[in-house]
Amino acid sequence: MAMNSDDGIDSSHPRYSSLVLRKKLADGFKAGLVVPEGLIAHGRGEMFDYILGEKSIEASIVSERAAAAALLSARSPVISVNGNVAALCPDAVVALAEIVEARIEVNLFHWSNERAALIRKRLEREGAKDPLAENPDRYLKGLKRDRGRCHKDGIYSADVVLIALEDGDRASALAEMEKTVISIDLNPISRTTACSTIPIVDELTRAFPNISKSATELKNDSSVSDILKSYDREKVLRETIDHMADRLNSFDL
Ligand code: PTJ
Repeated sequence: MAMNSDDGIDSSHPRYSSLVLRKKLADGFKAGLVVPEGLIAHGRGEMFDYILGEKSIEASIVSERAAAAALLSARSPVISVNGNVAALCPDAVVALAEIVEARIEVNLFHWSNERAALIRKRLEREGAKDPLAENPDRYLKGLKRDRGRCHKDGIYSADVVLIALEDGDRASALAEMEKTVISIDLNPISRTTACSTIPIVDELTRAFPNISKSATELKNDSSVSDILKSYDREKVLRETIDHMADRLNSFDL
């Protein structure tokens, strides 16, 4: 049997990449980075990705380019990191933060100071500079409980916030605070997608490197504001849903 020496997963399995992500999440759960609910959330994402075709479609790439443009033109951009993101692609998060000069904030739906510290250390191992994590000192608008906690010097005062796999209430609160919200969520009809300024319907381990690639291309490029002006979120979402519907209708039964 063909085995990959790094992760012990049979590399000849047709769903190898998916198995690798599952293992990263399971390992993240055992290490205390991921909550059990995160495993369920990932399963829902896998289902949408299956229908999407497990690749970044043209509509996603358009949003990823707009996301890069928004991050590059931000005054104070923040990338929000939860347990799943930290388990799946901490390296890609740190790489993007460096390219667009964004602050990283560990921001959790299921809040705990201990888990925030673990995630911060995981990000620091990848080279994250001064990520915000423990002891948040503010609340998102309208969310006075643990799930509303955030940092004054991070999400609270940011103008552009990138969120991945985010709860709908928290995403709505960010939109109500009049921030530019960039979401990464495979569900094209989630509340997070619905209230996001730039909704990216793509798998997060593909989305982060795609945004970084565009940001590298667009750095010092004067077309950034034109990209943002011409971005049409409804068109992108319509194309995404049409793509999914076409795929569902084209399967041989
Ligand atoms: O670490 P915490 O405490 O902040 O908790 C994180 C979770 C993910 C548990 C929390 O944010 C949550 O409950 O999220 P939801 O409301 O279940 O939303 C997750 C969304 O992300 C769903 O719409 C999924 O389809 C989508 N999703 C799951 N895995 C991926 C994904 N989207 C992109 N890439 C993925 N790998």
